[in-house]
Amino acid sequence: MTGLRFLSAGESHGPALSGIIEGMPAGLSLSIEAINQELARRQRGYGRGGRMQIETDKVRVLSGVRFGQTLGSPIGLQIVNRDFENWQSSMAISAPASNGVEAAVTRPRPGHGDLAGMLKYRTGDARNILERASARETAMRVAIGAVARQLLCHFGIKVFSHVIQIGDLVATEIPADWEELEERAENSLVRCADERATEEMVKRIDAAREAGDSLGGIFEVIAWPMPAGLGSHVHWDRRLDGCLAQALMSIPAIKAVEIGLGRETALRPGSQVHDEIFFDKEEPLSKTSEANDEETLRKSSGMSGRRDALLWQGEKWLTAGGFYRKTNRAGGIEAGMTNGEAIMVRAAMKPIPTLSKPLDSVDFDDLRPVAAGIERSDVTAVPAAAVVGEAMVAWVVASAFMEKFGGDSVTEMEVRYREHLLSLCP
Ligand code: EPS
Repeated sequence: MTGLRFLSAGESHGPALSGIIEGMPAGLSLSIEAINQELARRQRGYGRGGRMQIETDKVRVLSGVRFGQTLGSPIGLQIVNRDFENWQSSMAISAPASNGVEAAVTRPRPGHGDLAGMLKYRTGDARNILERASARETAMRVAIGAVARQLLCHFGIKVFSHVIQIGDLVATEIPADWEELEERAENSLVRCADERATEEMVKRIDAAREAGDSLGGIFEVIAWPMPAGLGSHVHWDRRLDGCLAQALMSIPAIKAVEIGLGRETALRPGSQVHDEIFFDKEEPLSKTSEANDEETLRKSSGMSGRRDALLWQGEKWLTAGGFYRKTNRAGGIEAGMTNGEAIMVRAAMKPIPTLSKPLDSVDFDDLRPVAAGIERSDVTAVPAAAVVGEAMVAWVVASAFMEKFGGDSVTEMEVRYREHLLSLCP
């Protein structure tokens, strides 16, 4: 997808994280406060380590914005790492007096990028790898995603997430109403809408900490209301589901991504997978559709087959011109294109590799068996990863938006967007 581009730079304990966004249209009102709110959301979550006590992530906008509005030029962002103060000698930019060998990390952690990176980049010091492999860089992704989110917000689109599993504990009581789902997730210590599951998850995290272990889990991201017609079926790299999978899979520790019903589709016959098509031009807008047969799905994900209409600039629009589904097992995407239903994706995160009761490893220096090294880390970061997941989904959808409706200014996009919505109506 070529609509938007971003690059980020920065080591976990270096001076700062930086980011450059290219392709944002001019004339978008940008709230710095809203970016900082997203950064604060990423820092929360029961089970995080000591680093989050040190940092209070705030973005500094360096370019591309004037008088609160984007200029259409590259947007430069910076987040300072407060912790750099404590790492100035081991992360010094200039060459140290000694050759730095005594500070080298030589006991690679299974599951982290340590060994693979040492072999690839021909270094005996895993710090040269782990500093960038650390999920610290996701703070900048969240800032960048928050800019994309503000573009989507301009067109009435919301992106939110909730945690549906930590370790083997699965949330079951998930509200079908999305406003309630979001509010409950936002107020949960682990971003989970099921209150009882939240309590259990907290206990599991405590037990894992006690045992010197770590935990993974699964989160879901929902983007809605979503107009039909984003992405394309014509090329592998323009399929929106493929783009979302790549973006989510690129978040550190993500091992699987599902769109809609995901893996479950493989187990069901076609008649219980595909979302039947209905049409009702006069159907009242913002209506929650009929209860559907998706008991399992509803329980585990909050999917309700709900159909919501797009409300844009005070006028009411249908997201697919009057076509709608009573179920959303496809997660809002068919043949790589949005079909007018909400985008629903899930990602599974593996447990964080740093264990305070470490696994076996081999010392890179003398090749003797050793316990893996220990770096300060989290017991679980699934709630934080869900916020990063939102950022990546917002980014991909905003990128698809730019590709479809793009122009140099938001005003230009508005005209094209409006024309597209009208064109959907038969
Ligand atoms: C992170 C900051 C890091 C880690 C975590 C994510 O801080 P520090 O290494 O100073 O404790 O807490 O990174 C990892 C889980 C990892 O495996 O590298 C952050 O800002 O999210």
